[in-house]
Amino acid sequence: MSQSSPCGPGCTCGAPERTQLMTIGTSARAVERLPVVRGGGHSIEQAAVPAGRFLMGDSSGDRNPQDGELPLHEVKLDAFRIDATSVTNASFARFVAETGYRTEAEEFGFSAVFHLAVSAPQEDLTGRAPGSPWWIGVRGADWQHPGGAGSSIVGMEDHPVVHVSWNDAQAYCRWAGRRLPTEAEWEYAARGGLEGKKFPWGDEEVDEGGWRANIWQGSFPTHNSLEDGYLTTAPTRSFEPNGYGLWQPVGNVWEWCEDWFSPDYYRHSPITRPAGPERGQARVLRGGSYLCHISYCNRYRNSARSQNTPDSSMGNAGFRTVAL
Ligand SMILES: [Ca+2]
Ligand SMILES: [Ca+2]
Repeated sequence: MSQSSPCGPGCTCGAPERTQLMTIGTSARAVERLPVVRGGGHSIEQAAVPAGRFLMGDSSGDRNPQDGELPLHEVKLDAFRIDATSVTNASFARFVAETGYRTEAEEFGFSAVFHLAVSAPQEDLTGRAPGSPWWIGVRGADWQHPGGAGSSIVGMEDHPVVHVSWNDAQAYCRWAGRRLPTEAEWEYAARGGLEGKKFPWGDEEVDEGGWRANIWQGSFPTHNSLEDGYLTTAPTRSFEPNGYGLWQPVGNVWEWCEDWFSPDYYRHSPITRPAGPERGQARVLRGGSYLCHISYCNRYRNSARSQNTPDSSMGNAGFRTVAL
């Protein structure tokens, strides 16, 4: 199952950058909207992750070399509490209701939607991403309209919120009095107490003994045979949680982390509480999504890394938060 991904540097497996879908009429800059008043509506169940050490990086040989999953290196972390699920539409709705916050997808006027998930009139389509034409810029696509103007999240209250940028996730965290996990915390939590395993549940493949995560089946990107039951997002409490109680760290939606991304970072990162490079252009995304497939984006693994610019949003990325 160790196939190399065709994705090269600047891989858009996760999604195109905002600027790749920018068109005339949708180029208004998002405005700085600090500060957000803190509220009390974050009600996601917590998973307790104990202090400890682990080997961070790829130990199964499945790495995507350009992503910087090596070298394997020891990391030491303090105990922390992390959301058992990614932030749901219901929880994000409380944040928006209390603050009036407008996401960057709403400010820019568009977001990136996977082509089979588009539910919008033709005139709302702004273009396809260069190099990954299955991503379409859709005017009116946002967290409440994940496929565009013809879609809604009614009945999806327990699904992960999507079309939220890293900046939007930061705003939510300020309201909730929380923060995003560091990349090291995310990987340690995803491993669920198992050492050196490929997936949160161990080394068994994702379809062994029944589906264990929401990824892609069939021929990417044209035909999804839906063997796991989901074309796009699944409810956050689908499949089985890992040893620390985290649901779907891999698959379903990519999850923003606090860190700047650098493929070289592991070569010099500190052992204790690594927090990412001091600067960068893109923020880390972890865990893969419902679009991951072994033949294309083999990133539904504990150690797999991706990234996007902090103002980008897409229908397959959300976030979970950590207690301060
Ligand atoms: Ca699926
Ligand atoms: Ca996930």
